[in-house]
Amino acid sequence: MRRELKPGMTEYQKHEQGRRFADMKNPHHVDLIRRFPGNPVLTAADWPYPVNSVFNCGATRLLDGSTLLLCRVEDRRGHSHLTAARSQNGIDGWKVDPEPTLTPDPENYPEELWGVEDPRITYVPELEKYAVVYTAYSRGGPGVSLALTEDFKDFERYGDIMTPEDKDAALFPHRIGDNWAIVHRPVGPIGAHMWVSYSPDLRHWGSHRMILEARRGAWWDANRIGLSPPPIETERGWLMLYHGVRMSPAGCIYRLGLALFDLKTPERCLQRSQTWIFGPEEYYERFGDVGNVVFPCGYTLADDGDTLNLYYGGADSCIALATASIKELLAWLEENTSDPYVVE
Ligand code: BMA
Repeated sequence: MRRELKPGMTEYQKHEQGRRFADMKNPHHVDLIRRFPGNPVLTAADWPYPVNSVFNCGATRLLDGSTLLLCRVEDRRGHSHLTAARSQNGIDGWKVDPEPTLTPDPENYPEELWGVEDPRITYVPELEKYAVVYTAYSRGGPGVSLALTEDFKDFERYGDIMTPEDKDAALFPHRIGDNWAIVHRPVGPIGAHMWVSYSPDLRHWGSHRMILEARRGAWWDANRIGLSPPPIETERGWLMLYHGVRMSPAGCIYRLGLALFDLKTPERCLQRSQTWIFGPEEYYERFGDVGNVVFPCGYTLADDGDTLNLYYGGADSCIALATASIKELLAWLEENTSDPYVVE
């Protein structure tokens, strides 16, 4: 199969694309997550002001059906801010805000000294607002911050809600019982695993529970795992795509796996995939500022109520799109689950 070469591709990228097709295409796995052929959908070249890179973005559909991506934008100091890009169909015709949409405010929020990163957006019907949960980065390391917004212009900041080192967090769209719930990934002496915490008011968080533990040794998700896009509510439970980090002498590889959690007790893991379902293969995933990374922070749900549009960072350098069917993911997980609590 011959692929179209896009204008603006460097000779190196063309070479790599050809090489991948010739040597590296691995046909032995089901394609549960299907890449959009026109990837990447957004790069630094699409930005109305000078930036280094544009990658890990939160995503949501606005009331008029259009798609909003809140993109992590890294400047040439190495600091990140968030900027909104909007499109009618979620594929092309992106209109990028002329200026940064959510900038770090270290005077009032010192935890944002070195920038704000990796937003996850959840629409919260009870509040009629979008909750943006993002990483605030400063001397203490990354922490989790929350802001609410109705329009992605004005933000009501709650500041740091989880102290460093913590990241990869997203709010559930409604209360579980009486309390709000959040998934996050604190790092401590026992490792980098996924946790859930609860709050009566979005400010005070407690009842912390580990929900998924990184596996060990040679596993694809050994050592570090974290939530990728926000939890997806299905009839069978909260479906979560999570990233696993495989460390190797050549660096890390970021891949995605699946886990399903009980609807009423999200700390109960029901199923966990043994293998990863999506990993870096294309040139824009293999090569960039941080190669071998696929990192979705957002999804939107299509009108059919089943198709997920996943927006992911490729190699910390661009934004790409892939689609998946919730039904197919659940059916595959049912067939390919392993004991969620066995990590050896
Ligand atoms: C993670 C996060 C992501 C980044 C990834 C790969 O720890 O910081 O923002 O995409 O590393 O560099």
